[in-house]
Amino acid sequence: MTRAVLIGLGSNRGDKKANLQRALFEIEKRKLGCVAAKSSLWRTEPKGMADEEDFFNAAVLLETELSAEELLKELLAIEEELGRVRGPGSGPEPRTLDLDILFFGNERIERPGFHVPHPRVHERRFTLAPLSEIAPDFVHPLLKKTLGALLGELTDRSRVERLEESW
Ligand code: PH2
Ligand code: MG
Ligand code: MG
Repeated sequence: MTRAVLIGLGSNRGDKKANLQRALFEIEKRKLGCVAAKSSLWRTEPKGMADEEDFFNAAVLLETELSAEELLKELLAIEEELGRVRGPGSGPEPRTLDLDILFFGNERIERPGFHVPHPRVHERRFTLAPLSEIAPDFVHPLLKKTLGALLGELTDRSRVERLEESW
């Protein structure tokens, strides 16, 4: 069964654009599915982490045959390959690469450390701005609203800037 998966990409360390490009290359190389759509590249203000560098964020639509667990494992392996080191802290920390499964079709997944839809996806301009470019009519399976509508209702006023359409 093929599922439409929305993946968020983020980087705020090193060559951020190259990190996101490499992530996309790895997703294709590892044959995780078909990348059916790719958002612009966005520069975004870090949320929930003070005094950190701006992020580069993007989103892709992946059509995959993999299970959510298989896909998560592969995405974590790509993060690691690009040099992401996870510290002992509990809060968000700088990262060379962050790959998040934001939606996995219409499924709801609740496992320790793995929650889909992503619990904060609808509160964040840095996720909804790129998502709304590639899937504005996708309906959030729990909130029953489209991503375009959620972007319109957003109270998060943090700075996001669209950098490049093709990257
Ligand atoms: N990711 C976080 C926390 N804060 N802020 C921005 N702008 N972009 C992110 O990708 C991001 C963040 C946790 O994953
Ligand atoms: Mg994240
Ligand atoms: Mg993550």
